[in-house]
Amino acid sequence: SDRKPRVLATRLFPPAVQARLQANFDAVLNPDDVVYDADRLAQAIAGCEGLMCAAGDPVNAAAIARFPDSLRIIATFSVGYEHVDVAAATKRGIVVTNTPDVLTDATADVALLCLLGAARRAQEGIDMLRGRRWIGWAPTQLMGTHVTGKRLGILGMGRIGQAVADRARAFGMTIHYSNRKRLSPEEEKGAIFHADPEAMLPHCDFLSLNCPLTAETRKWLNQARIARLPDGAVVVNTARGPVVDDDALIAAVRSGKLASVGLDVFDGEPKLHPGYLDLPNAFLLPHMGSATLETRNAMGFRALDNLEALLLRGETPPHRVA
Ligand code: 8YV
Repeated sequence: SDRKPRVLATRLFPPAVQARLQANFDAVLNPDDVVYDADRLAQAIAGCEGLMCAAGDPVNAAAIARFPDSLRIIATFSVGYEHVDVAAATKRGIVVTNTPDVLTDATADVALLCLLGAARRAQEGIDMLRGRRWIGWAPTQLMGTHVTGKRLGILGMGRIGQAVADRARAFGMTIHYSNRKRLSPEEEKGAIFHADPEAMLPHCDFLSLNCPLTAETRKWLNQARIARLPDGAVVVNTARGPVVDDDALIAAVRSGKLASVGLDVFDGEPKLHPGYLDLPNAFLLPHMGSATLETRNAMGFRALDNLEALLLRGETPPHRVA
């Protein structure tokens, strides 16, 4: 038949993505582009065969229980999929896909932006300038933390962690990492492996979090682990906010234990712990890791590749989650 499969898109995507979505599917759009809660999601998804969603959408077990029997695929417009209960979906025969690879470079760039922004006190400089409080250069003004020659520890050495390492090497940093499994020597490129992530912490002048959010990594960076970092260390998070304990991280910056933090992600975003905003030296961004037109288009096309494979051609989607 000519009937196009119906797909619910929970967000408005870039124009080229939106055009392909609407050309190939009977697309149910989110009229006001407000993040769906569980009730609105359950209503909107009636009669759909596919769901195109984003990180932050509540695709949990309770929501999946209310999905119609027609639903065959959840294609998230993200590499992270902690917001999707994959076990609950699988039990209902629903395939879950994500968008790996295409956001690796953009996200690693923002990790370096956060690292450098935090190390070099960019926020204080911007605030001084825009607040019209810059009264002139001075030899000791806004002296930050030197990057060249320092050690960067990376927690989670997947695609993004490795891309962060590549960039940090170009800045003259020495790379340490911890990962569930050790990389091959070709992938390691001289990075020093720590089987125990806690054992890596004393070696981290800088610590970059690049792990997925799982039961194991939730609140991983707590007070006890921060205490193992060298004094004056800098913490960078472009992974997921809940990987850190906000109270502990804020207290550590306040006390001077940490020189600064560079954060692109927050527990409970778009709300964030107000303590962060009171830290003048914290470099904070509103979850912009993948926010380039090229990457957002590629993420959308990848999500559509998955939806089209299953719903238009009856094939296995190319990017099923593990
Ligand atoms: C997304 C992300 O922009 O891919 C991820 O896991 O966090 C970002 O790239 C965002 O979460 C929308 O899904």
